Amino acid sequence: GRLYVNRVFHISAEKMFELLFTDSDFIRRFMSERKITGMVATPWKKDSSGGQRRTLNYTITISNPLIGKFSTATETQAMNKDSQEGQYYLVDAEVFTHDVPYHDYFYTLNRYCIIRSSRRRCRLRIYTDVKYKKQPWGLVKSFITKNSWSGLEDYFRHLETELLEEEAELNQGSGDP
Ligand code: YK8
Repeated sequence: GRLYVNRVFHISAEKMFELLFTDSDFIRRFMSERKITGMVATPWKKDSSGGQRRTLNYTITISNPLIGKFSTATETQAMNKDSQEGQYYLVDAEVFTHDVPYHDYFYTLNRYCIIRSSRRRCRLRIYTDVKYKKQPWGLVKSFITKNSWSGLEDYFRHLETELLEEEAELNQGSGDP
């Protein structure tokens, strides 16, 4: 896998969790910029492992003539039971894109880690991996891998940029750099 984001933000861990994993204005704006539409999310709910879980359904816009224009997607987010409010959050998100070619071969695992570093600071790490449910033919596999990495890199680079903007807005005039 790859580590796409690894940086300290001048945003508390709680606030970072709220921005990324609740129905925040921030994530709504970001989704609309990414042309991700029709978002439906279940509330966070306790699961059998002692953690919490929620499921998101949405439509992504791809606009790649080889792949298609749109795809529906399902994302299951599982918050690890060791997560501690305000201190440490670990969320594993599995994303299945249902309408792209070879969709039954692969999915994406995004691991988000938010660690408190001080009252108003946290470190965000986002690790992603392309997982195979069955082994495709070599050429197909490299096609899937190449397209997935470039899409993921673009997405997370944009997310990081938007988070830096949000950080600047949140801290504007706080007198606490
Ligand atoms: C989530 C991973 C692969 C997929 C896409 C499929 C290519 C298929 C290649 C061959 C279009 C928001 C991606 C990037 C779409 C976007 C997904 C997002 C960014 C077989 C034709 C959607 C995070 C996420 C996870 C996986 C991404 C897809 O929050 O290349």
